[in-house]
Amino acid sequence: MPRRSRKSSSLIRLAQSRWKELGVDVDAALRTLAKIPISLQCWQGDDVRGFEGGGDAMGGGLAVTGAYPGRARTPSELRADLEVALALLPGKHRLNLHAIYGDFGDHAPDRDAIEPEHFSKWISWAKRQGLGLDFNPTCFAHPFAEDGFTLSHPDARIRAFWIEHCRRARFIGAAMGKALGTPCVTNVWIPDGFKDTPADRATPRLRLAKSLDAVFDQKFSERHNLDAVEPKLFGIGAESCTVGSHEFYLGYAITRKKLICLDAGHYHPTESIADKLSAVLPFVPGLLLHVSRGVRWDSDHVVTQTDELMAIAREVVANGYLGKVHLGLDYFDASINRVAAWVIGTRSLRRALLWALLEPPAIRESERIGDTTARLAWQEEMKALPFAPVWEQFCESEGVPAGPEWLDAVRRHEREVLPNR
Ligand code: RNT
Ligand code: ZN
Repeated sequence: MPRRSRKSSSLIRLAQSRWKELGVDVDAALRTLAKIPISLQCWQGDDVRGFEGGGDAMGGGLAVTGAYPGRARTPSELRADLEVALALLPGKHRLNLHAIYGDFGDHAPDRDAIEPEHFSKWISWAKRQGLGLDFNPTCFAHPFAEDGFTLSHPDARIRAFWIEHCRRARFIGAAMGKALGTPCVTNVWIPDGFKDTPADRATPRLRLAKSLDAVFDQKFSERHNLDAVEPKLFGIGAESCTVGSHEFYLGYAITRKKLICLDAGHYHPTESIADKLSAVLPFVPGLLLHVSRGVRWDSDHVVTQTDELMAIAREVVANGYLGKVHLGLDYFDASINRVAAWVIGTRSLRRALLWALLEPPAIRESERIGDTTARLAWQEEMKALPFAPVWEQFCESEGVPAGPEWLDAVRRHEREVLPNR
């Protein structure tokens, strides 16, 4: 990594004094930034295939496009790839695992028989890496999900299968949280929905509520496991009605005191999840964010520094929600280097958080005194403030590359490791 030149340290000093003039304490911002955990989605590393050893049909209304070489085929390969990414990321991280990513060896159990032991390697690896773990039952890519219904399925036996899977996922989540000393957020997302106009939207929703109550029947300490439920608008092949819609899960989360997961790709394209944080948080114990980027639809593009991302980070920080909002990434792109995809998205979210932490107090103050002209002026002026030197200072203090030279490490891995796959 190139050492900081004299020129760049004087740039940092200049930038610091500019922020200081505006009433911003850069060092305090960087201290906070270093402690905000971002949960990386394991499924970016292998195109959401998992390690059960079956075919590659993902289903569930999700779609991965691209055929970049070198996807991880085993848990060890995935861990090796994650280590490359983590070494290039400043700040604190977690890893978000799906239930299909266990160390199953040659004989994966069916989903209703997964155990904490299938994740013990992940737990000891996470401990070594200093990572917390988050978890998800996998209610797709399975013969019992082929007709598009799981927890709301009309067949009681199929519902029972998925209930058992989700119960075990929570049990595993709690084991992870206990072992690592940080609560695991276990997030339930199901694909259930109708391709065409349903005649009965009500009964599946009642069945889903009942199934979820059975899933959440067992109590775990909040120090070990936190439950989240994730709504959605539509999926491929489920365009007409999603059983677990936003209104459904909002009601469920409020009445059952669960976290609600807001995925940035799960709403009408002009709707922003940034606006939902303060609307929902007074009524639920916490939020999980699936930070994603939908391009025209829920396309799960790599997160970049868009207005939407900036607005999400800003709402989390400006409202003091850092303890209540769990930040997770949710995208999967198989058309570019997968390790780079993790690094780009995570660094972008971290940068958006830094921008939010650097917000000059004049913006809020203008609003407080009713000066909306000044508020708008400040919101725009802020965009020209010297950000890069502060980001570079942060990366250097965290011992990771400050600029695009991180790509060199990814390319080395691509040359030395990926061709053997
Ligand atoms: C699907 C949801 C869900 C998944 C992951 C793989 O639309 O966003 O969170 O992306 O569980
Ligand atoms: Zn999601």
